[in-house]
Amino acid sequence: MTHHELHLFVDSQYASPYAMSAYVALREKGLPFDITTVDLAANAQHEAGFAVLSLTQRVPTLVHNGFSLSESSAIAEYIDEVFPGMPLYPADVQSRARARQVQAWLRSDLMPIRQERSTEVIFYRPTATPLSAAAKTAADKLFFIADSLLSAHTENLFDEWCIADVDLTIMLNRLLLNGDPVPEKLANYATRQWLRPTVQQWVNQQRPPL
Ligand SMILES: N[C@@H](CCC(=O)N[C@@H](CS)C(=O)NCC(=O)O)C(=O)O
Repeated sequence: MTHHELHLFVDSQYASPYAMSAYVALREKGLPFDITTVDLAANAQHEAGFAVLSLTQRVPTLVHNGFSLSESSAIAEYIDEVFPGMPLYPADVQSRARARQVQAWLRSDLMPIRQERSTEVIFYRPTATPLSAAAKTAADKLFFIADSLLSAHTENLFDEWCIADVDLTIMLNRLLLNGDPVPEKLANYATRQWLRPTVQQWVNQQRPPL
């Protein structure tokens, strides 16, 4: 640990969508923090040094003044409750519940998209392999839900930006940035969201070759 009170552990390829979400949450708060990369390909998440810090031995893991926490949405909620500044979740209680629903859903469903369009297609290089029937079905479900969620707004999920916008955008960009078809409204939403400065800071990280 170093001089800062906040330390974020992310994957060494800067390709984890969950690490990205936690990173953007910290950047949005304008908080100084140190980053340590964990080489998942070498199973470094199971080495003693990290295992004592991370209950689940996964990235992202945040350490704040000796308290360590994994699970990206728990990290975002913790940061939002502890630190002032840019809100990460909507103020309205139902919108906040909906944002948490979106985060939980994106982390537990749409597995064919997550498998066939890993975030390597975003951060390294696209793939020419066509989507399977199961992935197309999952994409249609994603489009239907995203379109419903964005019916009132097209810029953000809710009145103001929130961290669930990052998670939804990553999921849409698995398809969009790979060149797979995405409805125009959702493509425009994801393209605009991707330009957010804190998102671009993650996108522009130096990455080791695959
Ligand atoms: N639901 C977790 C998912 C975290 C996760 O799957 N992390 C992956 C990298 S994308 C990981 O650490 N994998 C290594 C392992 O599970 O051993 C979150 O939102 O933080």
